[in-house]
Amino acid sequence: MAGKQERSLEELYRDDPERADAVVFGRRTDVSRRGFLGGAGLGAMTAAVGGTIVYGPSMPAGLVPAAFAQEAKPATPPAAAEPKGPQHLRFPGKDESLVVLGEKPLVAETPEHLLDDETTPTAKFFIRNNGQVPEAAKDPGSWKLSVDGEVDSKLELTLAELQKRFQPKTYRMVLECGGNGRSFFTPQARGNQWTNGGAGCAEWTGVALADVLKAAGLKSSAVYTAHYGTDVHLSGDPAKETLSRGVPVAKANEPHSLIAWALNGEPLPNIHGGPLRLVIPGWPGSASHKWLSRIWVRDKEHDGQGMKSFSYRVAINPMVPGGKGDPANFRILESMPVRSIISSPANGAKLAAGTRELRLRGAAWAGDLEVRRVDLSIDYGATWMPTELGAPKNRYDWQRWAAVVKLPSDGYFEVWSRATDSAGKSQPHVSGSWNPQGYGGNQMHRIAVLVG
Ligand SMILES: Nc1nc2c(c(=O)[nH]1)N[C@H]1C(S)=C(S)[C@@H](COP(=O)(O)O)O[C@H]1N2
Ligand SMILES: [Mo]
Repeated sequence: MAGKQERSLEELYRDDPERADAVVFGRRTDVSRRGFLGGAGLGAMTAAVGGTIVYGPSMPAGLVPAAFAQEAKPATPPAAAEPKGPQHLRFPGKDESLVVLGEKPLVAETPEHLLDDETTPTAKFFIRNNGQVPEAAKDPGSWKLSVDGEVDSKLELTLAELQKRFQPKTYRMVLECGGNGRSFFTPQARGNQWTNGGAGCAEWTGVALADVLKAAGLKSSAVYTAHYGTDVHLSGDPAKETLSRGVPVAKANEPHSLIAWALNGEPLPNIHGGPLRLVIPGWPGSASHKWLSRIWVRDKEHDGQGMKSFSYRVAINPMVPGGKGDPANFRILESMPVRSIISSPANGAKLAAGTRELRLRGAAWAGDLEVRRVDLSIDYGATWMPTELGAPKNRYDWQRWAAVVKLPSDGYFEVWSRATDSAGKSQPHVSGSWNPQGYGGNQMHRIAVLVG
């Protein structure tokens, strides 16, 4: 009987966490849901997770255990005949553990436990496209980039000229999709349902965008950049823009904003925008234009595809979650919010009975800011302990952290990680500041660990 119940509840959590939640905790309208888990609910939950919930009394009622909560959901639900669960990527040169969030356009994320390297290998680097992926360039050296608009002299440079004329730089920097963490919003926000895997930290080589803008000579009227690439709209209609975002001239002129041709010391792969792309670190990945062919310097804020209404914008004053939103209350998302991940062990790790020390590793980053600290909790946030936090290699690098956590007994644990940025802002327990397209979702990362 117990065995049967255990399996059915586990299945229910996998297939329909909300309904499972209602089974364990009662109806959503039930006032007894406020407070903490106890009694029959705790018993059912214990059976479902497969071990005593050691800090059960601290577990907030209504919390879907980490053991079931986080599975990347594909954008289109699988057909009935297909197996359930995440769909894994099959793509030349890419790790098969990447999870496909969408096929048209191709979007794939890196589960947190694959972000366990100091430098994210190209094989594990997430993929985000808005349109069709162009054919790989036959002769990368002759790739052309033009710089025009509010400049003294329009430039037209080949990649070979760019490499010869300007001083190359290499930095390890995080590239993060603006929608990273979107899946944590309730109610669900529109777009790819990223967990924390719409990010990676790699070595980028290129020239400073600032050097190229300086060579063109920015006029005093220069306000904003506008980026264009060669990828075609999904519909195939050449009149439609796939994506065209930009940044204020001050951001473009930062020394770490690069026009890059190499990723981890190799020519930039086509899927990542090769032969030439922008890397605008700390800001939504959409500013880091792939297959870069033109930079138009404008005398006002750019208004291309992805710059308007709710795209890459967040609410200025909080709005009603799930509401329509008033575009006048929205501002462009610039620096990305602070985030931490636990990269080892993986969610759902099973450890031998008697294990009393748990080694953990992870990473944290904070858009334009640095990470000041990363703390861990194994009692649902009742108490916190510090981790050992490494220094960034250069600005915009992520910071790796490590910790050894003592476990009081066998049983089911959740480890929660919370980073705090250099301005003192920490990750929230639950993603707030809901917005229609789900930007800024940076709630604490948590993993389930079962001992014994
Ligand atoms: N030309 C072009 N550049 C683009 C995109 C795109 O669709 N087309 N997507 C942007 C978005 S939304 C992100 S998050 C990053 C993803 O880069 P990656 O695929 O190399 O990980 O590329 C950005 N640059
Ligand atoms: Mo993105």
